[in-house]
Amino acid sequence: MAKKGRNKGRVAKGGARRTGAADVSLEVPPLPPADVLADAPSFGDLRVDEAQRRAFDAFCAAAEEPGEMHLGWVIRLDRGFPLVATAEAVFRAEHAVTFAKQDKEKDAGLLPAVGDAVAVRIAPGHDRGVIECVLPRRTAFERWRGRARGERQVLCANVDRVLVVAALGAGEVLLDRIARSLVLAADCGARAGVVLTKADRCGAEELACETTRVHELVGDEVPVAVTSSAVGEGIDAVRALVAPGEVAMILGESGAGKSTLLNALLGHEALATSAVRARDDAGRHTTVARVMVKVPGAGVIADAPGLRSLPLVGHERGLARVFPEVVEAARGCRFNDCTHTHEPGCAVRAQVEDGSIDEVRLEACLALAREMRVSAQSLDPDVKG
Ligand SMILES: Nc1nc2c(ncn2[C@@H]2O[C@H](COP(=O)(O)OP(=O)(O)OP(=O)(O)O)[C@@H](O)[C@H]2O)c(=O)[nH]1
Ligand SMILES: [Mg+2]
Ligand SMILES: [Zn+2]
Repeated sequence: MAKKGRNKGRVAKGGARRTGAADVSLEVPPLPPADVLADAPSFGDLRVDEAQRRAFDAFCAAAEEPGEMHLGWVIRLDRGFPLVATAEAVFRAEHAVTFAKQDKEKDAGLLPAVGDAVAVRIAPGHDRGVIECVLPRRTAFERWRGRARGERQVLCANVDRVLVVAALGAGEVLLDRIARSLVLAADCGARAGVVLTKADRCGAEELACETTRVHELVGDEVPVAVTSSAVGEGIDAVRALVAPGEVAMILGESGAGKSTLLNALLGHEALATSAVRARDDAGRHTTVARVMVKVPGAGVIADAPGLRSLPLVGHERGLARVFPEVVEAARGCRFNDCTHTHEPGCAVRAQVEDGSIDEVRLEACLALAREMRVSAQSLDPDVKG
């Protein structure tokens, strides 16, 4: 057996710490109980694409013990520790030492995330695996962590659809939050869908008003489902957004009803939920793991802890995809650096006047564009606003 070369069999110390998870202990958590695993996707529920298959074959061809290599999916992360499903089994896995060695800033996105296809090594007689390599991602939903430049966290890999969840019945739905979620989804190449939860908490008038506002913002391309998990309404509309073979991730603030919605889709109480604070409707950060479940009659959906903030940094491509009519019209503005607020010869404002651009969409787009300019400036003093 060769001694040189690969770091075969060695596991990164403190691998979990490097995922940035809070509350880190180095103790590998036990396997979730069987009833929890019952809802986990099996290997065949997730789709291996050509590029992933090729990369896996190439990795095996170069490996010392190709027979120990398996293609698997990361279907769950508990405090940063992955749970992997292969065609044969579901098991805990650790990170190969190569992950600890990588340039933290540059390669942080390469740490295994939920939804990743991975090459995982299982040594004979072991019940744990070692993730040796993350296979190419079709898409990766990334969030800026805002500490050091370039530090991003992949919340879910190989996502086909992002379900943007916002709760009704606690004042106006925050359009800004929905718009920035759509930008992040578009930036990574996933389709989006909006789910307005807790419809039972508002009357008909408020419901009509809020759904109209949201429709105005998102336009005709993005589907909007209105649900009430409490009375079981609109659940099939969500199911229809995630076709079998597809992967969706659910994105929304703590207390928005994400886990409750997934339980409604599953038909039983698989995921823990807890009441929001009566005073301000704030959630209690109940969900702490990133968990994928297979939804009957649909695809796979990843639940996740609620996120307080979704900073936008360098997501211009996503912005252009969500607001293409603004980008298109801006080509006709007299000034290259037109801010579409007051300048003469502004083609964007002209289109708002004649009704071809919706004002609500323009406002949302400009606010996010401004935020991205400011964040770019604060990171790099050479960037001029
Ligand atoms: N009235 C009403 N309450 C709901 C509905 N859906 C969820 N809730 C309640 O909202 C509270 C929070 O729900 P969760 O599903 O735990 O919220 P979450 O988005 O998963 O929150 P985190 O895990 O903390 O991110 C619970 O008390 C749910 O019962 C609904 O359709 N109607
Ligand atoms: Mg939850
Ligand atoms: Zn303009």
